[in-house]
Amino acid sequence: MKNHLWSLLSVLLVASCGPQDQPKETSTSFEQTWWKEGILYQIYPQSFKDTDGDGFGDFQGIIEKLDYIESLGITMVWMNPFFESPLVDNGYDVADYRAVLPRYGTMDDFQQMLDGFHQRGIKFVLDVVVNHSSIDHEWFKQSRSSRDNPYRDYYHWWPAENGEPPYRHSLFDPEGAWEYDSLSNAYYLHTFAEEQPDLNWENPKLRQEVYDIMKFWAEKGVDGFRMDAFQFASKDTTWPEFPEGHEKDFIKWYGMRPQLHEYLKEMYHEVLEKYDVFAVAEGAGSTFEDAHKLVDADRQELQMAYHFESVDMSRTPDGYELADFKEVFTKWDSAFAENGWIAIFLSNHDNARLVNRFGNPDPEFRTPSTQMLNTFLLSMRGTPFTYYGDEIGMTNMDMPKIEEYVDVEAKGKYKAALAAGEDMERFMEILNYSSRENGRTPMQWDDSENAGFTTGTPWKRVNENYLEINVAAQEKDPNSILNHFRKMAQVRNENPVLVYGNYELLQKDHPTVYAFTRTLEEEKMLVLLNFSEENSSITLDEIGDLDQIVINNYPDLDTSEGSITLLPYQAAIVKIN
Ligand code: TEU
Repeated sequence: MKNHLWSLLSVLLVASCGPQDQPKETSTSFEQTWWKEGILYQIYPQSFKDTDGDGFGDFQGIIEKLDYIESLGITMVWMNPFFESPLVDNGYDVADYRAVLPRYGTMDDFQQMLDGFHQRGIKFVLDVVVNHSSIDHEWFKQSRSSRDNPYRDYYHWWPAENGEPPYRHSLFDPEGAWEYDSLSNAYYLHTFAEEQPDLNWENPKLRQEVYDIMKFWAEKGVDGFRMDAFQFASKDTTWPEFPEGHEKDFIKWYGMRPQLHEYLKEMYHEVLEKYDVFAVAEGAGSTFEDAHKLVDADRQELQMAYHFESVDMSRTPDGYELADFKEVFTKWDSAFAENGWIAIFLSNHDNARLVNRFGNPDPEFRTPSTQMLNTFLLSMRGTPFTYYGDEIGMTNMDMPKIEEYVDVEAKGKYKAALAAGEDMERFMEILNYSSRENGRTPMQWDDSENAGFTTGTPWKRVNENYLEINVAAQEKDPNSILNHFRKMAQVRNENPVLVYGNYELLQKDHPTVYAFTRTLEEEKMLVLLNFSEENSSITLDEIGDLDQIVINNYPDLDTSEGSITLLPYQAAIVKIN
């Protein structure tokens, strides 16, 4: 590396929009806490590691991989739901919030896994799915049994004698969100699948039940909660008619009602402030103001939220514009530069794979482009959420036929498209690219049968590229995506400037390079990311002397001729003096 050779280089900082126009603050105004400083690793337990040969991941599998997880340098784990469930929506339909699904193991296994994380200094975040339950939950069984059952008001009911309820859109059911139930001659509401009835948060008894469930898990030692679909918990239960086409602005009409904040404050005082735990909301409303109301410290509601603007950017094979990518991340950073805290993510169990959506999955570029995206994730302000498999560059899977899909959302979308007379060839092309099943395939551990995930038949086909993309192969290669991820995690863990430092976008209009600095007191780091498969040059000036290269996914960084030339998908972080 030419670390110091090029410290004389004068680099041109071209002013751009956003926070760099404002006076610079060099010290952090944020209260420092572990959940801001952490790196979160998301585990989809069904697909991580199976030990009993049923083709379905389990707690013992995760226990077997604890050392691997620790070796990544991550400090927090969020695990998707593992509660008792009929698995209509892979566990997001909970039948008993205090019981674990036997396929994952026993409560003792859970505790052993949790202790294993804690012994390694890793915090554990529980997925709390309480916008809705499963129809198999005892509350719903009681509730639907008769109109005067004490659990009736745990859900939203519309008596059939009042006629058809006003139309409500369902995210998963093309027939809408009201389902007729003959047992009590009434309709119940389900924002998601028909088997996921919405809980009635206006009922104080229901709210207390939820807080008790959260305490139950906090007592077991979980360190945080991820509140699933929580912005929809509060609804307008005067049930007005909504205008035609309203569902396009889904959050505005279906979520973030003012009462949501009352519920969250109550939850904060009942649960969060009594334990050293934090809560992160899935979703951040539809404006910055909404998001601030959820997470600003003085509000005493939640500690973190995540927005969908980044993942919403690239939902078709047509891709996305780097300019939009920069704009989204810059504006969210700038909106939270003073108060509040957000999570940063580019993929999860509801999305296709990171490298297919934002990088380049071609064998030639898969490694550098995934490394580049991981460098980005771990160098932004906000808590990075990284998704299992992205640390080795797992890719989408080719699933051109609808028969292969098991996901309730994919099936619902297909039905809706068919009914609307859409071009089904194009529909399948988009589904194949963007379906969340792409992100749910078994973890690729090695080149043995089924990628070492199971000795049985996996619940979901293993991606055939496991022979090339797997943990074992990457362990051996110092330049692999995996080893780069580890280095990058270490860089973040050792440099508070990457956690708390001010973010400043450089050369906003550069077509292929995303460059920014992070500054905290005397420390300054320059992050350089080439989003293209071509070499890209960038000229920076008045930024200071480039000092030491902190991380680089290529052996060198070309700083000759007064500019920096980045190789395809090159990602480097450089200290500035
Ligand atoms: O997702 C909530 C949500 O808003 C979904 O519409 C999500 O954006 C969509 O699935 C994207 O493809 C949460 C969970 O993350 C998801 O896995 C569940 O299916 C859903 O809630 C219902 O619990």
